Amino acid sequence: MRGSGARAGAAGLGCSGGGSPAPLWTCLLLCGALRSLLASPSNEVTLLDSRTVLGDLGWRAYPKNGWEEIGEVDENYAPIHTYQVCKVMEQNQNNWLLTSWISNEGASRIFIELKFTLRDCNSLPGGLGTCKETFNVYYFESDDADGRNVKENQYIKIDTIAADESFTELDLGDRVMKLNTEVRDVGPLTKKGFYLAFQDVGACIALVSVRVYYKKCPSVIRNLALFPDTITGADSSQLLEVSGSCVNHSVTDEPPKMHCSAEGEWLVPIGKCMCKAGYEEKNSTCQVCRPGFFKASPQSPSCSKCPPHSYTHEEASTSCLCEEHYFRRESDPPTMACTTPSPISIVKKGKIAKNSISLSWQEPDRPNGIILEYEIKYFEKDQETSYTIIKSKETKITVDGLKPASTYIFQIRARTAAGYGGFSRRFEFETSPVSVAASSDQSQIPIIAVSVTVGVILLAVVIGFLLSGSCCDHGCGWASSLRAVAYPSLIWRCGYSKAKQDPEEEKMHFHNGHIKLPGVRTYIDPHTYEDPNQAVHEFAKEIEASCITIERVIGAGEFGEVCSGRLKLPGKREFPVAIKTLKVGYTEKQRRDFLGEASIMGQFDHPNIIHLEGVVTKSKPVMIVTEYMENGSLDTFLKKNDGQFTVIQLVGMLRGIASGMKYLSDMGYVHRDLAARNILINSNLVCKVSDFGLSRVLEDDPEAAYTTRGGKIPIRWTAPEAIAFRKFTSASDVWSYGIVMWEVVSYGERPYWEMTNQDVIKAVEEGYRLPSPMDCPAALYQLMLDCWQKDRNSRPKFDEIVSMLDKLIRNPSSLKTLVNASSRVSNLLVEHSPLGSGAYRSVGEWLEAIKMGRYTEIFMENGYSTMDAVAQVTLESC
Ligand code: ACK
Repeated sequence: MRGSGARAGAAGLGCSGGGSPAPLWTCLLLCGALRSLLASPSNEVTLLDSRTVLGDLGWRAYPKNGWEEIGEVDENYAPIHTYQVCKVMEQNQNNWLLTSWISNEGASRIFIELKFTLRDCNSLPGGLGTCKETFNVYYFESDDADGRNVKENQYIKIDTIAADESFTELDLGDRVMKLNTEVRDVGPLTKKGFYLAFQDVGACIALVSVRVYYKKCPSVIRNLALFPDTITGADSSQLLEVSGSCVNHSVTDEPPKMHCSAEGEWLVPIGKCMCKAGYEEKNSTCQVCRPGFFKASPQSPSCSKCPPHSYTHEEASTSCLCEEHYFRRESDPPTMACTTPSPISIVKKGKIAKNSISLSWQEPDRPNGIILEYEIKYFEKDQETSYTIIKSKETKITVDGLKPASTYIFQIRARTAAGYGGFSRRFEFETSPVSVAASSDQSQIPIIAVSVTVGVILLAVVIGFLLSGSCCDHGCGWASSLRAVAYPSLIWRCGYSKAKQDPEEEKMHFHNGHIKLPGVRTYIDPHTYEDPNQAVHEFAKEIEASCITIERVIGAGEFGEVCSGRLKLPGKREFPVAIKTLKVGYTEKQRRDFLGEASIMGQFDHPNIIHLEGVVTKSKPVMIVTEYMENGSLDTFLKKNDGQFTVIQLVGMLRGIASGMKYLSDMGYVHRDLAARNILINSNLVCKVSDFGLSRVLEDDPEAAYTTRGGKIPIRWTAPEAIAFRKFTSASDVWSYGIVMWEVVSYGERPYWEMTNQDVIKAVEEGYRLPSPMDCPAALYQLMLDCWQKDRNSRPKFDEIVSMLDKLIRNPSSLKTLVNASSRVSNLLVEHSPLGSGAYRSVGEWLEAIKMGRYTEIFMENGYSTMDAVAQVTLESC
């Protein structure tokens, strides 16, 4: 079926004709710039490209004098296939060109890209009567290559194709060819393959190339999860949920998922993998920590050098061992240096009795940190194998239960946040002999002895009674503690003993009236620390200022400038960061408040919460260093990109914010100032909750206004109960989240526009709510209204919001129903129960009723003088 065209040389002029006007222009076409084959995008998989088939294409054309193949070569003498037909002078043309069978390789939607030239009928002398300027494209599905002989009427029409550009004799003269490119898609396909057919009904046409392809979301590693090549769905709006698998040496908390769009783009990543302990992320893989480095948990970002005075000779270490004579408490984090505080040098004896010795000592000169407690180790001289350890928070203690006239050895050591120091040298003290104790009170000894004996007997009787009758009724622990009172010496002579520990001296953290149990992660209010410096160093890493390069100022914070820059920690790659600085001349309170944010942020570890890298407190300026978010704050970003995102992208942003808020509420943290201005967004459109100042709501936020009760509150974002009686809870954060939803869907519009704060408070109290933003999916608006329920217990919880948004993302067609444009009022609040306008006789009366009487004149001036006219205020009319 090779055509009659001759081979074209590099100059491209060696073509000859076949009795029709076609060959010359076909030749011009092929020898020109059109041979530059475009590489297909990586998300397209080509099933057939007629330009790259070297041998016979195997296509069939009939009748005989219809389509003919022109065998051409490109400038490299590679053959190219093109088909032409030009029976413009003859009546009743019906010329078919059938491709060979094309496997669809499992795709259910395929795309057909046609490149062709078409001659302008007007430019053909005498051809006007019969000449056409279109041709038809068909397909026929078949599981194998045997289905070719089907009848024409079994082919299904894809489309009639017309040229955007046809050419004339003049163009031929100029050798300018006008190539048309048309793409059509077909689906859903249900069989293994198909044929294409091109029907000419009397046009002058050259089909230069046919490319058939399908789209896929190409395999990608995102958040350390591998997402495989995924063929897009059959429906042009379908999103396929795809699960990712964690790369080697990584683990996950929340299984990673992404969504493959019909266009072959990956959207809305959810969940992530993290390199497991002993491995760190490098170039989307998990690399082993080298000897000398460790990573304690999947949550730690990267391998860290062993802290001072510790080491590891192994790869993949999860902690480092302390060097000899250096210590770290078992409960200390592995990031802590092993230390040996400067030992206590002076221990003095105080009152000495026959059974007790009082001791006092001085705090070490240079303790490396705040001393949390002291350990006092003692034993009878020459009996070191049996010793006792007691603890004290003070620098004095009375050790009792000793033998009279005996020499005891005492050693004391201090514990700081860095661990235990070494014991002091040994101090020797002797208890008094029995005779010394019997002094002026001798006369009372018999009385005391009798009382004690009677007391002990009585106690023993009571205990015996309780133990025999109801040990387990009261709990054995209780009974055994009674036993300990009766026989105190039992608890003191068993080597290491913690019995003297004063439970009051142990620091306990309470959260909402409950003791913070180990393993349950809850937020600890830095205010519970007497020393705010201790809090900041417990939760934030100290960074040396020399590791930070400040590049430029990006904004102003309450305490000083906000800059962007780079952080280069020893042994790690440099990466971009944001740096908040504390301005010079700060007061102690300002420093405390400024670092308070780091103490809070440092407790969080979640992909939708801004990540704290560390703080600089040992040099000036004092700084807080966080991850860098390329797109800055969400409200500004949305205003700048008004209307630029798909609904799914907006829902993806909202899902991220809800997920971050779920984490905060699970931790027991109430944000109080959730608003789009306090969300940061990075270059992947991942949103992260930020702004965790201690007094932020009162001081920092320019939106915050004083309420009648004196508190300063961002009125438009705050739930009524929080405004009225400061009831800030996760449920009031949910209200604010609803406002953030509204801000996001309306691309950064100001909630309640230019209404005054007082009007907003009144209107919300009366039951009015923000109207749906323009083009808002009904499901999202309903969720906003749910967040704005007056009864805070009826509002959804953050975990429910996350699940609901996930459902919408999985099923994007549920987002297609928009809030009815005619029922959507713009720039007017909406009363939800009962519907506002019907009950009022005039616009003025209605506005008065909703406490907006002052706007009556504006309504009148704009022609909204009747309730009917107000009811007509629709999207379109605005
Ligand atoms: O809207 P923006 O560019 O984003 O302007 C403000 C400014 O600093 C004052 O807060 C920007 N900003 C704050 N934190 C970060 C961060 N972690 N990454 C990038 N920009 C930030 C914020």
